[in-house]
Amino acid sequence: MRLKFSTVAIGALCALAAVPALADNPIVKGWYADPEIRVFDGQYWIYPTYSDDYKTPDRSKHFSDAQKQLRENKMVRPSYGIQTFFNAFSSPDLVHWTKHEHVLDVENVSWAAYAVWAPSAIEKDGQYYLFFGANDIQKDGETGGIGVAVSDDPGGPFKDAIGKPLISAFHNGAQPIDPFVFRDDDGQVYLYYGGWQHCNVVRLSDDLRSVETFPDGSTFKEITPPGYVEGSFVIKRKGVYYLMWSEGGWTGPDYSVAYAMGPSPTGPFKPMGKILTQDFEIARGAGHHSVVNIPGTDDWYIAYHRRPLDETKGEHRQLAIDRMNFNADGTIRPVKMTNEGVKPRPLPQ
Ligand code: FUB
Repeated sequence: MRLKFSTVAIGALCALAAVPALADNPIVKGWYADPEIRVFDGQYWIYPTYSDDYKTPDRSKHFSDAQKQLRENKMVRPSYGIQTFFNAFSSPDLVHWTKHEHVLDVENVSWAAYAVWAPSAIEKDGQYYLFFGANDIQKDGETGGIGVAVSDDPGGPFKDAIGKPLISAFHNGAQPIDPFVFRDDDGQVYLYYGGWQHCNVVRLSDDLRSVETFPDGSTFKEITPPGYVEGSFVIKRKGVYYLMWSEGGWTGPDYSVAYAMGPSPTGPFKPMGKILTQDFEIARGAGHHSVVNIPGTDDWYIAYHRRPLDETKGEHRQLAIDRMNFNADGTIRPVKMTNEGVKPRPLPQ
């Protein structure tokens, strides 16, 4: 009874004092992972992996014969079989989120059948492109890899842009998963990607539908930093490129985020250590993040997934947002995970 009274009293006091609501971590209900945060059309958008386990209704009527065949081949984890779509979330202020269901679904990607993972979104000429991994291929010759889908709305529906995977084979040992698209100041778009402890970067063509060679004639440049496992991400700040990535196993407690700094999109990158690790009082398995800069400011936020302290299932991951701060020398301060989340941050108009 005392607790109930306190909660009501605190709520009333906050309302009287006009204290803004905090985001609360996790920021949305449900099991999601690998959030990519972007700003499109004056709103924040988050595109995550759907990360539930075995409770999704049977969707077999949606699968073509080819997709059914692919699903019979093998799934490393049974839960990958229900990862057949992405939901997205939009927000005006990082606090209030609206769910957009099935922004991409394998109904619109004929070669994708399961393990649809880790989307990365970018806008070009009024169209929105969603890069994603599908089918968790284990060796060359299997159908799957990194695809690209397109929509005229950030809320989808996204449809396969090229009718086949953009990257469908292993190069430099990198499993074709976990894409991240980065536009440099000169307009060139790079695709960073790779699982199985190898990270590659490629140049994308102007229409974002194919890969091009670098001036030195190479196509798949390996830039794997020490400790790298998967989930690469890049930001540029004050002329410095920050390559970020996840380390450890994604199903375990010590999943984490590390980074390196370099002078160009392809490096060389100097490893600078970890910035996000488990917190025994907040959550475990924190990783596969993304970062957003508030336009016109030097304020940065990190979106990431983490596992509640009382959960052990690999798939049970939740989305969180916290502040990411820099030191005067440009290095990144360790991120403090919170349960409270961040204050409302409307975008500058
Ligand atoms: O969500 C599926 C996989 O888990 C991602 O591709 C990995 O990076 C890990 O976060």
